[in-house]
Amino acid sequence: MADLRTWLDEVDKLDQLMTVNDAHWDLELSTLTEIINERSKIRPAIVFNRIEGYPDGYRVAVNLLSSLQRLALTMGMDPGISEFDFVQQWRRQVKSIEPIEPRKLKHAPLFENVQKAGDIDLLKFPVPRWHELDGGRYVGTDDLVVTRDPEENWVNVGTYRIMIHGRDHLGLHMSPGKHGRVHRDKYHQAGKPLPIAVSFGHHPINFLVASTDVPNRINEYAYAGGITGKALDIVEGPLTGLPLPADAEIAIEGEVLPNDFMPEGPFGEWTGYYASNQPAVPVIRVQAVYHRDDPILCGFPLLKPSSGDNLHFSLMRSALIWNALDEAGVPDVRAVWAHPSGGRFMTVLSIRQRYPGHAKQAAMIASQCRSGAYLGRYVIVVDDDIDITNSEEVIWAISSRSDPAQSIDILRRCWSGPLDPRIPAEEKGFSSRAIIDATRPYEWRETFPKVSGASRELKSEIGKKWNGFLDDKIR
Ligand SMILES: Cc1cc2nc3c(=O)[nH]c(=O)nc-3n(C[C@H](O)[C@H](O)[C@H](O)COP(=O)(O)O)c2cc1C
Ligand SMILES: [Mn+2]
Repeated sequence: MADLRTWLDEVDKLDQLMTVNDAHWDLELSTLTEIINERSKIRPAIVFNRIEGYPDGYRVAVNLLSSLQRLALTMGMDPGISEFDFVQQWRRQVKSIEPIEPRKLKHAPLFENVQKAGDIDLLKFPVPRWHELDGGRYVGTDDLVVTRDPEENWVNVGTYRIMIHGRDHLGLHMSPGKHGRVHRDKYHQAGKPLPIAVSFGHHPINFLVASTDVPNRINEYAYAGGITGKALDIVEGPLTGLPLPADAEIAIEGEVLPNDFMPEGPFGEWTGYYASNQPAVPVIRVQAVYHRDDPILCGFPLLKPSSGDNLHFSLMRSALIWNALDEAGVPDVRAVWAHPSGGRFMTVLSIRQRYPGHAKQAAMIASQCRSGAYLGRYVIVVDDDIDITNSEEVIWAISSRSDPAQSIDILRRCWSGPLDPRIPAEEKGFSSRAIIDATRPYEWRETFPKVSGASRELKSEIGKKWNGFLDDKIR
């Protein structure tokens, strides 16, 4: 079974698990996560225990997918894989995922504890306030919102943020077009309440699929099974019949009534800003709460992108942009990197230049393909001697190989959205793009001044002799 607790044990074996006792739910555990990410290269998975005011064993787990090794482990790949190989493997795999239907279990530890109408209290769990200007405590950040299409009958699992209004009612934020939102609209247009189930703690493969693009009408649990090659185990909620992960730690069932709205937010968004306005959003009326003994609440606080907690999105999206370049027939793309600190705003790619205009072609397509266009801003194209996952090298390439007057092109009125902090309210929807061509100019690339730093080959050769010594000396 894909189980969160087993997953945490495996992460511990990789030496990437940190346990922190005695932090407060109010800003302290999220701020500590940010500090740990700034100081640690690994960015460990963190489990907070003994949270102030809560019983020992009531835990919050964050940062679960913020390292390549843990992402690979979660997806059933070798945790020792390199960034480059991960992107290559996902490029191949994503083209041919065959969903595997989940297996339905009758019993699950989730039902060890049950709260029914009258004694429901979501604040029984150590729900954090994540950012200083947030409008409340968000129980749903790494959550699975499960709904069924009333006409077509398929089940969707999406991550949408959920704020606590009170013990038994929650605010649910679903943007137009999202699958859960479409389901809600269909129920409400028919004048009926939307039945809903939500899991708040589970194996991270669930979050991975619930928070990324999965094709229409495909159940995310089945898609997750297709990624790992193994069916997920689910149990049905007793009230709604909606499927929840069998390893769920905390879950609810309830309904969203038509015309039942309350003001929600603000919530620090993935851009690192509070950019969208805060309309009233629908309310979940909670009818039952289930949890395991000593439950673990999962969190994905959307720290500033520069904290690197969003690494898995970058790695996966890099593969999708690369595939789009391939499908458009752009040859010799050597690497694509949707830079984590850029949120969605920056894409870097390297090519082996083959013909005049090759660099511009690659950059334009990266800037406009499905996975690169939405909320894009900068596309930087470099030669393939640059390691594009290393920001220092990218900056060196831009600084030394581009000429602003010739190397930068601006595209106007491209696909943006309300979350772009730099677009004034009245212009939201459109944004411009800069293409920065930081390759050596094609016509004189052979006579361009030679690089003086040690070549990759030379470094690897010298490294072979000295690595033992250096590993010992360099901390
Ligand atoms: C932490 C986190 C919070 C999110 N919150 C929301 C949200 O409040 N509303 C929303 O529409 N999408 C939100 N998303 C994005 C959706 O999860 C994402 O678009 C997903 O693909 C939606 O699934 P769907 O295609 O099945 O609708 C969030 C993503 C993450 C990682
Ligand atoms: Mn979906």
